[in-house]
Amino acid sequence: KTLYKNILQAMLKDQKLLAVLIDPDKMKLDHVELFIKKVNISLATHIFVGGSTVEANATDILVTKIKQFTTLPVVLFPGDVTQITNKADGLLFLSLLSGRNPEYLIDKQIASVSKLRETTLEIIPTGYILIENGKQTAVQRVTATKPLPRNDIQQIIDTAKAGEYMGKQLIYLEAGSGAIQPISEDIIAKVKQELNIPLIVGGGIKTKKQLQSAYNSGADLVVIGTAFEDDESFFNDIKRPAIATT
Ligand code: 1GP
Repeated sequence: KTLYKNILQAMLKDQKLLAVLIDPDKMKLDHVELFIKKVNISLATHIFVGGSTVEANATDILVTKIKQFTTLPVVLFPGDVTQITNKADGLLFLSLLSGRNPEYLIDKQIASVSKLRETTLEIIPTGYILIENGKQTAVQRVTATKPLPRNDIQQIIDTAKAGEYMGKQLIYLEAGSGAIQPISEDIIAKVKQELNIPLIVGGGIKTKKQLQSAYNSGADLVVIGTAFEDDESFFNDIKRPAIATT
């Protein structure tokens, strides 16, 4: 199992990672091939699959299809236990550290064990931290939790650090899918400064400039979903540089 090892190594070498997030609820199966071919020639290093509300089995069918067209690692970013499938390579084993709902701190994790006991998935303990973004997000609605206030930077830093002390291998700062403003540079930089584990940042990143700014501030892996759902020409902005053949 090399998924986490590779993320850690990329962090140590300052090589930035990009995950394209695919929501099984929104991706049509007959579009997967075309979409994944665009992912393959982009800078993306990972494919994340998940959503807040996904029909049972949809994830399993989608991941099987994605795997036909790519060698990139497919990582589950599940909103619920029903989104776990062994067809993927890894699983972000999330705990919503910003919230105070036991269901998303520990209950769903316990409920997933019967599915994971025999699993081939690489399980990566991940501290998931939702940060206020001005509008209600799906994570907030589905989990019935409050995000951390964006101006309480100390609270955000301490929450991330507590996650690290608890043994999380990744910290994920989430502005929420479709967020108007991505996580600020200031928050990313200050959290990164105190962490010894890789930092994931996602939510509301729609331009190459915002992607670059998240990296410059200290994000090790950036997650982008909505920008590709809305406009696949965004893939043209983030094409992998062609390797000269002559
Ligand atoms: C959501 O962080 C991810 O969980 C990605 O957000 O859809 O806004 O890119 P976007």
